[in-house]
Amino acid sequence: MDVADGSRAFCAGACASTSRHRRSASSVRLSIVLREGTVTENSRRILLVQPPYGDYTYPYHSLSYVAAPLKAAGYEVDVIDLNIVWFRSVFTSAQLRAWSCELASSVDLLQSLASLSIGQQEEVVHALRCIADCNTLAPERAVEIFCSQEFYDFPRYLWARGQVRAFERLLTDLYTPYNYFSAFAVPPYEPDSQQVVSKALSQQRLIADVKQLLSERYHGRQYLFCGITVPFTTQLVPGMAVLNALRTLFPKAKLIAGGTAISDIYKYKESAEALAAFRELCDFFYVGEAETGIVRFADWCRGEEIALPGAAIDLTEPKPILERSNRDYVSLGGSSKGFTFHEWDSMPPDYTWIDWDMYLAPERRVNYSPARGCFWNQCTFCDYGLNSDSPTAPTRTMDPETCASHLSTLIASGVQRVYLAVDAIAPKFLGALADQLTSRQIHLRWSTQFFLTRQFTPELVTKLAYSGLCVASFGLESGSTSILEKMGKGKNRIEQDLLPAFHSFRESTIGLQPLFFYGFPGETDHDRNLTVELLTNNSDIFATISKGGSFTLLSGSIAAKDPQRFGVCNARRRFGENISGELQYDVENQDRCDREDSFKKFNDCLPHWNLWERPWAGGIDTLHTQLYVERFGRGIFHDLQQQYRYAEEPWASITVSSKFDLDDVMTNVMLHDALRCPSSLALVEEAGIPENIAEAVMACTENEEETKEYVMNFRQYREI
Ligand code: B12
Ligand code: SF4
Repeated sequence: MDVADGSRAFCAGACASTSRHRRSASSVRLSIVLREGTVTENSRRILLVQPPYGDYTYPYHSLSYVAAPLKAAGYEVDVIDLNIVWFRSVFTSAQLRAWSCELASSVDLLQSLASLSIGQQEEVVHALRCIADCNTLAPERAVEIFCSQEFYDFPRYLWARGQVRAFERLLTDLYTPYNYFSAFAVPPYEPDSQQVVSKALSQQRLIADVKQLLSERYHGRQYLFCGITVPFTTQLVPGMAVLNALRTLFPKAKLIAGGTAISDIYKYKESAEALAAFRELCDFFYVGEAETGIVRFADWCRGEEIALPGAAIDLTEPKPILERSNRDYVSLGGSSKGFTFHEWDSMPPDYTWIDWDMYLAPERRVNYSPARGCFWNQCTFCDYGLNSDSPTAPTRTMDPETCASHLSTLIASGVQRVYLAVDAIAPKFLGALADQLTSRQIHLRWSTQFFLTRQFTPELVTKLAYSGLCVASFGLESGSTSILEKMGKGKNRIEQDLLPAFHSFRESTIGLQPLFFYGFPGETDHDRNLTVELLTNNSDIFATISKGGSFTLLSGSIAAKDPQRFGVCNARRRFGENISGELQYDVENQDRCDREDSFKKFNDCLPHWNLWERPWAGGIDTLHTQLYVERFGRGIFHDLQQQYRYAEEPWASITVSSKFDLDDVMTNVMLHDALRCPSSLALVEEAGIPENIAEAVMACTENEEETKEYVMNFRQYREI
């Protein structure tokens, strides 16, 4: 296909609503210049990929918003949720058997030696533990439970959940050095760009899997560009590994990465130099909302003589985005004039790519974003999402009628649950949307995240419940009025806003989920006790109560920009870090407590359970939580916790023959571990283990006379 053919097809495919793009395309049609490396065939085709590792209970939505304008401009877009496709391809008995064989060969090889060094003993134990897991797990049965009505039988649910947790531990062992087991639990933190790239390149097993999965589906296609979305920092390493696979599979395609974690890297970078490391894997970062420039980027990739959109950062020569104006954000219709125009009526987010049977849930839910930015935009700790110089992005809200039309189309396609994915959503909009849903008889079960204000009257809450709202999280932040004021949440917030709003919700069936943290500068133990008191006194309206997190000073927050106001001094980037926004700091006249267990004694007073985490039932904002509350009411997790609190985490076992004394090997490995860890060293000494232990564990010699059979038991995982 030559260039002229390509551009003809492009114009024919463009829909009426995108006359803007069509005009720009036809006016430059004759002057298309092919730059070096530009794809000449199938040049209207684009591949968008959601990389591992994220929620496998329902799809993430950012690519729906990226794909819609591209499709409307006539591009052919393949969208794949590689997160779920990859997870389901490895969470299978066939894959476990293959790993088991591979590991067994490595054990055989080690067993053929006459003596084992401590490193080799560790390898043996590690391999045996993984084989035990592989032989014990029953993935197909777990998937069956999640995807059927058995989901609501809690003991079965717990068992199936345990299968995935044990599998995540196994993945962590086999796909080092990425921690799949705590991917949802850790705070979003990657300190250094070179480290991200090195870790990504060491994910050779993942890269091989991705290459296979993508070539099975897209072999022979040529893409103009391939884009990945990276919403969360924990997805950076696997995301970059996916880019490496894409580069090999589609060498001519431009590679671009977008999403909130990418925008964060740009926002927090120490200097343009910090981005240089990513060049090895990626051509462009897209900083901000796709609707403002992604079609222009595609046109540019096709060779049109136009400038790159400002949001596309060319990693070969990164130029600063000097000033951001409202034009860098998309209009949602409604009252948001002055933003980049987008035709929402005819270009709703595109969910047609979703393969519903893949997800681990008995019902379908999508994220949908009817508001961007935050109407409050004043919290002093906040440095949120796609913001520039204020706590969050500028506030915009979609027209409730358009929103209701989109939702009714979703329902018609068989999706009955929606999570309104927003920073904070104005009560007035919520009321108008609820009216629309009710008057149009749109039977939706929905959930969202609030900024609670006194506008949440009993009337509004009743209306929301009637329109299908089941659960909602909200930023409680603290139970201390004075700390809330310092946080910029408003004066007398507890008395004037929170308690009246709690009262309104008490009359309804809606389950609230408070989000809060400890350690804001100036906070005392007294303040923390107030938080605990507020939570326990109102636990009847909370679907779940999680552990409180710890305050982080983010460089774009008001607290970091005006530190004196908060008694904060000496705020600084940690040594050697170049892409993280988290700052170290001191507080005047106060000892800072920021160790992980600093706030344990307060969390211990709360009815939390370490099982109530994302993406599981009991986790904040999860689909599984919504489904349990819908079915059993908002008190369900309190009841389940009472009943199942002491459930044991599972064990796996393996029977193995060996000429080595495997009991000794096991002990050696445990002691060696202890010797490397200063805190357990004391325990080793206390146990009266001889001083020359280090030498004793270094090698283990085979027993020439006999081969014995050993039954070895391994705990599959332990929740943290
Ligand atoms: C909704 C939301 C959630 C939901 C839904 C998540 C889910 N798994 O389904 C819930 C509440 C569950 C959640 C949980 C968490 N969240 Co959250 N969440 C958000 C929130 C409020 C809105 C995101 C959204 O819907 N935006 C609307 C969509 C359409 O925009 P978008 O995704 O940004 O995509 C646009 C652009 O980024 C761009 N784009 C995106 N991809 C691509 C790709 C290409 C190729 C291009 C060109 C452009 C492009 O174009 C898109 C369209 O405009 C954001 C804050 C924010 N305003 O961004 C935080 C945010 C994404 N969350 C964040 C965090 C930290 C978390 C948690 C880790 C919190 C925790 N400690 O537990 C967990 C992680 C959960 C997980 N692993 O799944 C951070 C991520 C920061 C980071 N660097 O990691 C954010 C940015 C908030 C913050 N602190 O700044 N979250
Ligand atoms: S913390 Fe929440 S309510 Fe406060 S400014 Fe940020 S997004 Fe808005």
